[in-house]
Parts: sequence; structure tokens; C-alpha cells
Amino acid sequence: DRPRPLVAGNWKMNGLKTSAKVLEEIHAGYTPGLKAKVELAVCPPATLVGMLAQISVGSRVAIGGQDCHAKESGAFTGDLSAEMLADAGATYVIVGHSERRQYHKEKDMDVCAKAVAAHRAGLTAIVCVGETREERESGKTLGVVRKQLRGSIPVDSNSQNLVVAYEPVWAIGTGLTPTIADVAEVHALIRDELRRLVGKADAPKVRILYGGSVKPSNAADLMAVDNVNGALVGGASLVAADFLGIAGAY
Ligand code: G2H
Repeated sequence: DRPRPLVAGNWKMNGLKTSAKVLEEIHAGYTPGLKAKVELAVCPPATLVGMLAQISVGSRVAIGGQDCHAKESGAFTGDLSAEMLADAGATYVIVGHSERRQYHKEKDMDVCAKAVAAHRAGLTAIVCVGETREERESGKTLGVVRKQLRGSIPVDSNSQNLVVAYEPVWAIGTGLTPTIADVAEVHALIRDELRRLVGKADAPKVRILYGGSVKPSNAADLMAVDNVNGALVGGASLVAADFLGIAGAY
């Protein structure tokens, strides 16, 4: 049995209060028929989590954060805890996005601690993994992704509190996407690793998202790949019609 797919929008550092309009347009297009096929989530910047979660009450689009601190509270100026995101109405949080790994030097063990924090707060962690262009070109992709999975996914994970997102770093925001065969190969490896990490019975139920330049025009091909259970969408999630177009690829 395939899990119910999840299409999650990662707004990154984009969005002001006026962006509530985008969520309202998504709500308008999230028909019962579409809802039956796919779950939607929007991860806005933290300043908008509370407001968008309020707009979403009863509307069925989940709201998520883009990062969290490992601790619940304390002297960590500028940081946000998973508990704060949950308090604001989030049910998801992205952890270990390649932009966090790159610009904030987050290592697998940091990502793992953040995922533990997400679980502690009752959030579902969307744990991101993916190889760089150099790693891809030197044939290291599978080893790199395996190491990231083993280091970043906490032992308390299960199909309810964990989503894995495979995002090849070289495909992010570049318009480049790996071949269908490449996506299938990495997603199969992730499924295999999940059997070790969450157990044989639960592993098939964990959603594995593909991320990196997903657009309405390539979504159907990507979503049809074995072990692809949805998408993590950056740029295209900022326009409701594009986001809904990707969701409609199911
Ligand atoms: C990858 C993705 C969303 P984009 O970062 O996480 O962004 O779809 O813009 O490549």
C-alpha cells in the first residue's frame, strides 16, 4: 500500500502578510477530489506560521516551520523551538534542508537533534538529504545519502512523525532535475534504509518526497516514480496555481 502523498511548499525566505492571499488561493483550489488524493502543507517563514495556521483552521492545509532549534527554550537569541512552532499551529517542520546544511553548517547530528526536538513537540519532521554536484559526478551519491539518513534520522522515528525529502543539491532552484532512473535509484535506497531505521512493517508507510525544481510540467513524471510519495516544492510553491498544478499531478 502506497502512503497518502504529501506535497509540501517550502517558501524559504519569501513572504509577507500579503502572502496570506496565496494560501487562500490554495484553499480555494483544494477541492474534496484533490484532498482525497493528496495532503498539502505550506512551510512559510516563521513570522507567518501563526497567521497562516489561523487561516488554515478547518481548511485542511497543514502548516510547517522551515527549521527549529534542538532545545525547548533558553538563551539562544534568534532561534525558535519546535514547541514554539507547534504552539503557533504548525504540525510539520523541515529539518536539514541543504540551505541550512550549507549556510549554517548543520551536520547530520545537528539535524538529528532537531528531528528529536520536532518529535518531542509533536511535530512531523521533514528530514532532508541529498548529494552535491561533485558527489554526484564522482559517483558517491548513494553512499552520501545513506550516511545522511543514518546520521539524521532519530531512533524514535515512525511513519507518523517522519517524512524524508530527497533533494539533490545541484537540482535546487536551478531548473535541473535528475533523470527518472536516478530518482528511482535514490528513493529505493531510502526505502531500504528506512527498513533498518523504522522497521520492516512501518517503512513502506513513510512518505519519501522528491525536491528540487519540481514544477507543474515535470511533476507527473516525478510523482509516478516508485517510492516517490510526494514533493517538496520551493519556487513553484509561491504561486498557488503552480503549487496546485503540482498537487494535481496525482
Ligand atoms: C529545494 C526546493 C524546495 P526548488 O530546495 O525545498 O526548492 O523547488 O525551488 O528547487
